[in-house]
Amino acid sequence: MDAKRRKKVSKYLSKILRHDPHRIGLELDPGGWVNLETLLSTFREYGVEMAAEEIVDVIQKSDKPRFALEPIDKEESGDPVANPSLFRIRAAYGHSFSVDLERKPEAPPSVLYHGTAAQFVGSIQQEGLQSMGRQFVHLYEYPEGAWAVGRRKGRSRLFSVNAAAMYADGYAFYHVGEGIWLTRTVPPGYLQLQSI
Ligand code: HQG
Repeated sequence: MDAKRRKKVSKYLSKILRHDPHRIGLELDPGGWVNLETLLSTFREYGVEMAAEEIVDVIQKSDKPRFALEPIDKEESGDPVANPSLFRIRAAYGHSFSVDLERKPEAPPSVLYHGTAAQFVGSIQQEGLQSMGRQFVHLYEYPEGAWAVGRRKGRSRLFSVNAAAMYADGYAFYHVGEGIWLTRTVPPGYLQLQSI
């Protein structure tokens, strides 16, 4: 599968699993999971051509842990391409609807980063980071990762987040993996705009 197709598959999966399963009549469970075979057959019914191999390829080659694909019976392992009905899939982060990610809060690294676009800086300094259209604010352990997120929407600006102080003050943090952390909100007092 070429990079263009991989991006297309990834974006479509994100759209459905993070934002709009009902667009194709798909029901997710409270954790945001759906059986892989159900997902594929629903796609087929709606005329969306997507193969299990393509989903596996997207997950294996992704730069971010966008999706979780796992056996429904934890004791079983196997091949999701050969046996899609034995696997379930969900978006690992980025949801706009309420979903129970079934993650326990964890102590974050002392500093996290949030990348945004220049036009949002003033409002963020006043109101803090809000989750806006998503369930959580998304934070990164590495400034480079956060910087790239900001670049999606304009000229990138970077905030550091005093996560150690927030944690000490009782805010919950959830680790998605590979340096990505979620929290509900970051009040302005914990934010510092980084100079470029
Ligand atoms: C901004 C993608 C004004 C915030 C990304 C962001 C990430 C405020 C935008 C993940 C604000 C929301 C999430 C305030 C926050 N006033 N603007 N008070 N508080 N904002 O897309 O963090 O690559 O919902 O800075 O890469 O950009 O697709 O959040 O610019 O990891 O896997 O409001 O989604 O993941 O935008 O992105 P978003 P995000 P993927």
